[in-house]
Amino acid sequence: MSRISRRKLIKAGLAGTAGVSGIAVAARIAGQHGLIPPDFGGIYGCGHTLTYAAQRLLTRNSNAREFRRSQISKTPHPKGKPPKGDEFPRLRADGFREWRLKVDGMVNRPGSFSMAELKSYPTRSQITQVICEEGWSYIAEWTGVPLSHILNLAGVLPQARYAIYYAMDGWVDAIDMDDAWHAQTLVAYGMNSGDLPVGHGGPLRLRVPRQLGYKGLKFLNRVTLTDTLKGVRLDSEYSWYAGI
Ligand SMILES: Nc1nc2c(c(=O)[nH]1)N[C@H]1C(S)=C(S)[C@@H](COP(=O)(O)O)O[C@H]1N2
Ligand SMILES: [Mo]
Repeated sequence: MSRISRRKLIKAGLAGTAGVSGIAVAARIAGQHGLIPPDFGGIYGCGHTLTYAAQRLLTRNSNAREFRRSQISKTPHPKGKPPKGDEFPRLRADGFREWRLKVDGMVNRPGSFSMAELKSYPTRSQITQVICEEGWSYIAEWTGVPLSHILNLAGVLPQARYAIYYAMDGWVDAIDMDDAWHAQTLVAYGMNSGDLPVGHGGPLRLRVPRQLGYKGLKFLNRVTLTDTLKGVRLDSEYSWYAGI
């Protein structure tokens, strides 16, 4: 229990169940400590906020489970199709040489990275599980460069609170800076010791193994740092925070 005192936490927790004025108190305290998810007040409301707050207080630095090589799934599900339109097949035909990952928003050095550049950075491999909210899952080995490395290269400004990420098929999602800096959050270009197949989001995918499958954006092509998610249309109809 770092900067927020146990008493404040208890107060916030009690207030959360104590009715409307209590919720306002809880919301104010939680807001000051970065404990309110941006979809607070939506259909997930207070329960969702308490889940997020509890996770952020108790498991801020925890890791998603990693597995042994023998546990890798023999037949992982590739869900969905490659992005529509002419651009993706054109980039693919060229072996994604023209492909770039853009990084912009609240950074000192906005720019973009080619696949060759990304592959030249320090790599991390991890065997983690993709868990879909629909009830299926698979385990695979993911290889890539930690998002934190890219963030350091870009120079994130201190006021940034979220990393919004965009995909070639139009999906958009976002994570907070705890997950953005987390060592297991990976800009992945490899899967099970080959290139990341297009069926699983190749050439590039964000792996966020501390959250459900839908937070792991396939066909990643842009990351934007921001201090608010107001006005950003996020894709998933599920809750914004999907910690597991
Ligand atoms: N760009 C993009 N990313 C996406 C999706 C998508 O439709 N488009 N589906 C999400 C969902 S709901 C899940 S469960 C996982 C599935 O990953 P898989 O295709 O490797 O099984 O990708 C996630 N990332
Ligand atoms: Mo999913």
